[in-house]
Amino acid sequence: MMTVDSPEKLLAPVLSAFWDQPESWTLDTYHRHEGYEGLRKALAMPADDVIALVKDAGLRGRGGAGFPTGMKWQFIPQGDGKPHYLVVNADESEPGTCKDIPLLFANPHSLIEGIVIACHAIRSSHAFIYLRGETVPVLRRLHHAVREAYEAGYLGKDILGSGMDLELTVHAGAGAYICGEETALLDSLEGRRGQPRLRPPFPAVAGLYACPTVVNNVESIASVPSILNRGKEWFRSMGSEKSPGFTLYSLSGHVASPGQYEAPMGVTLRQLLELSGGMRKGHRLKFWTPGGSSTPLLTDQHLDIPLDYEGVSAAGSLLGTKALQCFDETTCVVRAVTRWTEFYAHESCGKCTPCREGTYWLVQLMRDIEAGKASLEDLDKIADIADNINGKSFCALGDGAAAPIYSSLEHFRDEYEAHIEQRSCPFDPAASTAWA
Ligand code: L3W
Ligand code: SF4
Repeated sequence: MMTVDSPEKLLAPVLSAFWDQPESWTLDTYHRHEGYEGLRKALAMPADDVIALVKDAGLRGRGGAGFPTGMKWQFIPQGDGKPHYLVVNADESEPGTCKDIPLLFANPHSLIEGIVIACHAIRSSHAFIYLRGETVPVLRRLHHAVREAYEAGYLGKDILGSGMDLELTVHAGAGAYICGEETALLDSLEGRRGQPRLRPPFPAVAGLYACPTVVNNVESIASVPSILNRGKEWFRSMGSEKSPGFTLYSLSGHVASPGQYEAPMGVTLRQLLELSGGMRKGHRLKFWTPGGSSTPLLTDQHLDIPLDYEGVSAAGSLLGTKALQCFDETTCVVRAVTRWTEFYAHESCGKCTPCREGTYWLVQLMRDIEAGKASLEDLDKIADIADNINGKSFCALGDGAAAPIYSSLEHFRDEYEAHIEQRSCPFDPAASTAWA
């Protein structure tokens, strides 16, 4: 575990370094903070050296899975005669996750610079940003930044006299959670209904328009310019051997100061709470998610696990999107899980039976349990349904739907039983603000 004598020293503001400055989103502001210097360095390097640098730095995908970014770039076959594409997944919609949208709003040029560097590395001349469509102010700001980048010669023909050409298209999705799954996103981008494709082939082999495609998260790509600027040793000086670098943690729920906190990988929730003012006054942590509702719930017993891929896995969960949703003792865990389950049932794309049917039945049973109308056998039923979804569905949405069910049963079975024995919810809904 990381030891610090003062909580403020935990902060490692790179992407968020100037979010609070006036007009932080403009090219002028970005230029005052090393803006596009990483690109100049990258364009002076052979493409393979850029890939090697990002690989050696150890940057891992910040969208949920933690796949090594440089390795993903290296998968793109070279000399194949096909177009290569970079697609940035900006369809942020995992419950509790709120880091890519604020990043795009406050510092869009870090993403655009990262895109040009990545396209130089994988030898692509067309990139796409697939943005969550409801975020209209972000869409406008992104369009503005893209226009600025074209005018300054960072996009378009012969970028900075290097001979590299790159077109960047911003596409607004229609607000379906499944379109954050990389292959559903590609189908949606091609103009079809967004539903996951069978993998393999992975997008690196057959992605957009059946061509080799890198799909990366916003934060992953926006982190790349700093690695070019400051080097792999600097990046590796933060975090751990297998999970190096800094990242954006989103703190939400019953905390005193919700928001985005940029810190080295491997900090703990206890440290982040100390830094941010803790839980709301007079209350204590009951349960939390390390990476949105798709990652198994943890409890106050897990406050000291390192928030990196290894630490969270060892505790029986997943780091996911680093969306730390914190709930205090006023929250009914059955109610919280019911709301999440309703979300997954609503967002299930319907392609495969375990998820389509399973999430429907989970909602019916969870509503009965919450209302005190269920029996103890119904607890076995929800466990059985979750077991038939988890690992047996076509994509990760199914696993995500099962996660709150089995983890809440593991940690809070007594609370489920109390609903059944008392034939009502033992919590006063008015006491909790989390689900208002
Ligand atoms: C080439 C291989 N490429 C893997 C690539 C693959 C993908 C990446 C990771 O789910 C998780 C999920 C959510 N050749 C490859 C290969 N790749 N093997 O590596 O792949 P994978 O399958 O490990 O994960 P995934 O399908 O990308 C992402 C979890 O994140 N999550 C949700 C996040 C939601 C958002 C959002 O709101 N937009 O990000 C939260 O925990 O459950 O487990 O690129 O192609 N042999
Ligand atoms: Fe669709 Fe759910 Fe199956 Fe994924 S798991 S393909 S979201 S039905």
